[in-house]
Amino acid sequence: MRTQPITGTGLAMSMFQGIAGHRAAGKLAALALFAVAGLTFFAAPAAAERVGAAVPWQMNFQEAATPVMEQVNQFHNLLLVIITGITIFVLVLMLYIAWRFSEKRNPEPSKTTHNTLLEVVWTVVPVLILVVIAIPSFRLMYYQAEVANADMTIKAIGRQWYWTYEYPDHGDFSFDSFMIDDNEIDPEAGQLRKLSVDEEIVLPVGQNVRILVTASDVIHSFAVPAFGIKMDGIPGQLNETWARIDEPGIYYGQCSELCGIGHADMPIAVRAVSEEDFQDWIETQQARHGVEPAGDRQIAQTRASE
Ligand SMILES: [Cu+2]
Repeated sequence: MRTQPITGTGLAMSMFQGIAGHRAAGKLAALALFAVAGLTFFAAPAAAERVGAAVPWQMNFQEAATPVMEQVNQFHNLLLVIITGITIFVLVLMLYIAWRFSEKRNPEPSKTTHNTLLEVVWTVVPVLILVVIAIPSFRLMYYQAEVANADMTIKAIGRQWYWTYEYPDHGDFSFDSFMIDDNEIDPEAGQLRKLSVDEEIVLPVGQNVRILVTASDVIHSFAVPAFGIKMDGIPGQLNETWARIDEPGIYYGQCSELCGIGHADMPIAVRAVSEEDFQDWIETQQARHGVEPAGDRQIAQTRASE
């Protein structure tokens, strides 16, 4: 990508896409559409499958694949408006002060030291701004933390330097997931360097999946940007988060807590599939791991949890 002369345009387009995040009307929206089309063109892999990974010249977050990430995006856009407003206000104020009260224009400086109204305003207004930020921030935090009506559970265990995944609701089978080495990456098959793994997590779309995260040696972090998830895996502690994936596709993440020399070599790959495909995959895995099929056991577990 980087060697193509068109990348400059790519940057400009990404910028327009950034502006589009705030639902700017009219012209900008048209530009944004153009930009999105452009970005998609640059990033388009051979397969039609949705890929949750970073793309060259990306300016924003990855496209949201879960309701949590959608809300993260909305909160991010709100913050961007607020900080842009504050920055412009302060900049204008500073420029005005530098111009209006320079030695030349204001040779006799005022001796005023207090102004009650002004002091009340510059205390109250920032407090109000913080309240405006805090309310959606807490709402989002609780939304991320609370696993309401989980349909199924998986457990991710960080290890130096790979992940182990367990499927406790489906016969409690587990498998290890290792990064595919650089020299074994097959770009034709859509594999991505430093992101693709030998054993992907497979999850059904449209279901609330509780994700338990822990570690067996040092602290790791289970992070998938398109899901809005970044959860520390701490030895001896069980953290939980959740995801409901909107669309089938492959979504990538990486360990996001510096965990040793192989920190960059323990990516996360989640393949989201339809309900039927998920059941097929579960059966294959159960046969492979010699687990009794999801019959009475699963029903019993489901009942116990209700
Ligand atoms: Cu790690």
